[in-house]
Amino acid sequence: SNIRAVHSYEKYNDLDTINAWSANIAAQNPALVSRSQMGTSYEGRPMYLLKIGKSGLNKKAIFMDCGFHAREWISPAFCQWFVNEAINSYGTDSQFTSLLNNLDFYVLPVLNVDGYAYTWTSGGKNRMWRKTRSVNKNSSCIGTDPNRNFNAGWCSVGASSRACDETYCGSTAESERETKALADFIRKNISSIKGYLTIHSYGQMLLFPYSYTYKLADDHNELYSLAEKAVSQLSSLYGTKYTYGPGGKTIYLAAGGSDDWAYDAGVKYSFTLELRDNGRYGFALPESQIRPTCQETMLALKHIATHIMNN
Ligand code: ING
Ligand code: ZN
Repeated sequence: SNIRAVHSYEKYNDLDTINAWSANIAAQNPALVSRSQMGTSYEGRPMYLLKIGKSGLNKKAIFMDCGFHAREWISPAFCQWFVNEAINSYGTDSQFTSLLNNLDFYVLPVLNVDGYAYTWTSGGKNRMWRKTRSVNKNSSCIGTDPNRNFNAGWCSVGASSRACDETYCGSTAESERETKALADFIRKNISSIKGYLTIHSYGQMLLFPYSYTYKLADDHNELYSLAEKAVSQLSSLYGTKYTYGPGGKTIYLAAGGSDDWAYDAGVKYSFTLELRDNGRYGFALPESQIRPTCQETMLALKHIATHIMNN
């Protein structure tokens, strides 16, 4: 169909709708938002990146991505919600105003654009796709797990070297155009980027390094107490219970994740959020839960961002 769906913050939007939305929101808010293309996917789709913040010199930045895994639809919905709330809060909410005056937020609403588009194709049998859509050599199976494709203990644990598996680590670290584009961007902006947040679902967890080893991060104590406070903020709204801690101990050992890579690259405040729910609906979280999920998650995010601003 060439008729584009109407964008809504309380619905899941397809990729064309998200791309039209990001163009629009940048055009409507030039003093606060700009859009660039971070890269191009395997199938040739643009990966659009939004930068949100009041312009200023030598600002710290926080990078947040959504849509690593195609089927985790609540994740891109949260990135869209965040951008909208940032814009609407500027000048009306003192906490957010100060965050945007002092920090830049880079928001990538969908990293795995090919996979996301695939979960929207008709027929419905592709809704639970996770990986990218790249063709693998010597295999008829498609795709690499983008969250096993980073150079952090790459493919050593909790990842598969078989192309047909859901956690296939890829032929090399950063073999995927999408993960390479993200890593290149962070390397290029490493002097300003102090925070890295990657939004997944589901499981209700706030994770930080490491996932590729049981070894504790150098900043473990600070990250742990920050996570504890962020989760307590989140829970204050609807009582949603989150667990938190280093990925390896809290969920499972898994090498090649983007948060571990970003941390070892020098981004001290590096987190993975696993949004709602706890498995009742899983990846098929009803649209009625977009609003409460995004509202509670905003509280955790604002807490983390404020800590980064002040440290
Ligand atoms: N969970 C993450 C996954 O990629 C994770 C958990 C976080 C692994 C950080 C490694 C590093 O498996 C989901 N739901 O994708
Ligand atoms: Zn995921």
